Amino acid sequence: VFSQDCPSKQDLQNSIQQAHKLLSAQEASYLQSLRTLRKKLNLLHDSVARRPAKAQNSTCPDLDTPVNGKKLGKILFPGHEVHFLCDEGFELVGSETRQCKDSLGWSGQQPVCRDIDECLSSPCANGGTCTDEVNGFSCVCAKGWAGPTCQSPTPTFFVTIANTSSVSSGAAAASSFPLTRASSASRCSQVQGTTHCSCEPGFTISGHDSSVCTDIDECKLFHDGPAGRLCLHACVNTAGGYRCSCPAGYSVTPDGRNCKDIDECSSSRQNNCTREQLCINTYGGFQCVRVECPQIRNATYAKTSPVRCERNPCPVDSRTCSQAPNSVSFHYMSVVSKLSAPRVMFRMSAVRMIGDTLRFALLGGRGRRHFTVQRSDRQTGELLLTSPVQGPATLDAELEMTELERRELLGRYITKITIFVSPYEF
Ligand SMILES: [Ca+2]
Ligand SMILES: [Ca+2]
Repeated sequence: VFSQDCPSKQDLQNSIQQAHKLLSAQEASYLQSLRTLRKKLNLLHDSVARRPAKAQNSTCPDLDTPVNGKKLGKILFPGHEVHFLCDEGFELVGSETRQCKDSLGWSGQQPVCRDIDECLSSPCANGGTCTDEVNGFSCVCAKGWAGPTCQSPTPTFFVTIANTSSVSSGAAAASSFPLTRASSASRCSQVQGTTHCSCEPGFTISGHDSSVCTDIDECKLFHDGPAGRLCLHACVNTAGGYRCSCPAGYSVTPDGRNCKDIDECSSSRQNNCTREQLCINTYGGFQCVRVECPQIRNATYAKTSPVRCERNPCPVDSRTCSQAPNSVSFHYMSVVSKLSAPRVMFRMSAVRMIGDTLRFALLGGRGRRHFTVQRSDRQTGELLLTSPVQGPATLDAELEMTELERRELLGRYITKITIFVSPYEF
């Protein structure tokens, strides 16, 4: 036993020799890396020494941005370019691109942005006088002529513009004038030497030419006006009128402005739910849901209504069964998007109290964070929506009511609440 534990002198000498060899190898490798590192440092030192003494002097001078224009490019080192652009209505005179030369000077000429003289093409007709303006021109017309380029004889016209009060009948107007053209000829008549022009309702004399009636875009004109929006959902401009449209799943109300949800569950032709499923009407659609009783070991349930399961009597001494919920109910709700909160969504109460204590708790479910449970009186618990929910969304919550007598469980009652949130606020 002793000879096995203690190595011989020869063995020890061999081991020490091995360690020496290992150390020498490590030493050689270490020196090699040090030499490489020194070489790298020397190279770095040389390259720094070769750099020009003052780096900031090796750029071209900064260039001015032209008035009414833009300068693109900020790097001022040799070889880099700077580009120039002029605002609309201005033209560039000078170099569009300048390059920083090795001599630290710029190529080309500093550009300026000059107002384009729109009058050069003599745009004013019939003896009108042209005045150049930024990004355009204006004409002062000779007597008897009008229009932006003095192209039309001066008219005197009465314009018929649909006023705000007639807007509510706009949908009717659209049907009585089934015009597909966005413009039509105006009706003009000569009265004592002057011309009177008028348009059909929903049209107006266009700015340039009194002989043409242009459709009024009511959707644009009354968008978010003081009287509220023209349409609850979408406005569609039509020639001579407008109409409101609703998303799929909604119908336009008789007033032509609002959207009403279609109840797909009211007739079997409008939904595809099977006989085992319940049809739940939602805002903008419907849902087919299947109510299934819980599967708990040693406990069996019977469906006592389409949305309620009740536990069958428990076998004697089965604790699993007596702890299982006495009833599980299902409650489905449909709400619109961004419903104001806090808001009570559901109330649960004990019809008659047998024990001395009632407890209410939120067990779980998708969207649990949107809810909290509070008690409104001794026998009632409330499911409270704590924050507005942006649809489309489906939220689940499981509300539990427990009844106790001297801390002994008398019964558990669960309600599974499902809330379908519309994609819209209607
Ligand atoms: Ca229109
Ligand atoms: Ca619906």
